[in-house]
Amino acid sequence: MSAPLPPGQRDIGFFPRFGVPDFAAFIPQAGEVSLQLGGNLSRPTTLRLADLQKLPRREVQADFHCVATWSYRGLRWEGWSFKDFYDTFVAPLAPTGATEVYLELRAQDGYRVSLLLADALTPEVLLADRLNGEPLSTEHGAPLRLVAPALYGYKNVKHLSAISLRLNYEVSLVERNTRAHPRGRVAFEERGRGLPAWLYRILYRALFRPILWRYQRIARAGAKKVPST
Ligand SMILES: Nc1nc2c(c(=O)[nH]1)N[C@H]1C(S)=C(S)[C@@H](COP(=O)(O)O)O[C@H]1N2
Ligand SMILES: [Mo]
Repeated sequence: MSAPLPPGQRDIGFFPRFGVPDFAAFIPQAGEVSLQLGGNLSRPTTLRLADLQKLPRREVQADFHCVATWSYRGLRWEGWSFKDFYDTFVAPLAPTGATEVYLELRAQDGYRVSLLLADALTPEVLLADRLNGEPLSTEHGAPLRLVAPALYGYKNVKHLSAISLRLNYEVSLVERNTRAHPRGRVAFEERGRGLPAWLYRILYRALFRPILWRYQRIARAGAKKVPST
């Protein structure tokens, strides 16, 4: 028997391509991994697939929870442990002694959010390139996406292109517009900033279908230019 879902979530039985409709029109083509590291580091650097391949591969089985109250159970992700990646490529360039460190993640479609470094270093967080035994599809984030099952979907950035280390939380335009929570932990219902969790729950439950329809309509209209964020 599977464990109960986190508060306010329900199993919809399918795994939609989903997200912030502003970004739906742009579906990046799966291609070579190119990951820029920057922000508060001693020097910026760009990693490729060959760099990631130096790390051991990991598999994580997890449920996926979107803030819009839908969940999909039992995904099997494969890739590299985010902690291994961080310890190998980022920590040597990072300042020591900082306490509230955030990582700003950017994607090829212009999407951009931050998460608390400590939340990214837990054992189940991956940089994933495979899902359910197959290469990750463009719909679900190829060539590389973050998988952080304890955080809402909006922190699980698809088509990851850059990671910047920040010594303070800097709210991006996407996060401001969506009232994203700085941490976004599912277990604590950190759905958004300012309003109580129960209110976000009601609003998002009502908005899930309309957001999905809008997202799919924009996606069908096809790729335009990447929104600037
Ligand atoms: N690049 C990018 N990543 C993104 C988004 C997006 O619009 N663009 N949407 C986020 C949101 S809100 C959710 S719920 C998940 C959905 O992932 P899926 O499309 O694989 O279901 O992607 C997240 N990562
Ligand atoms: Mo989401």
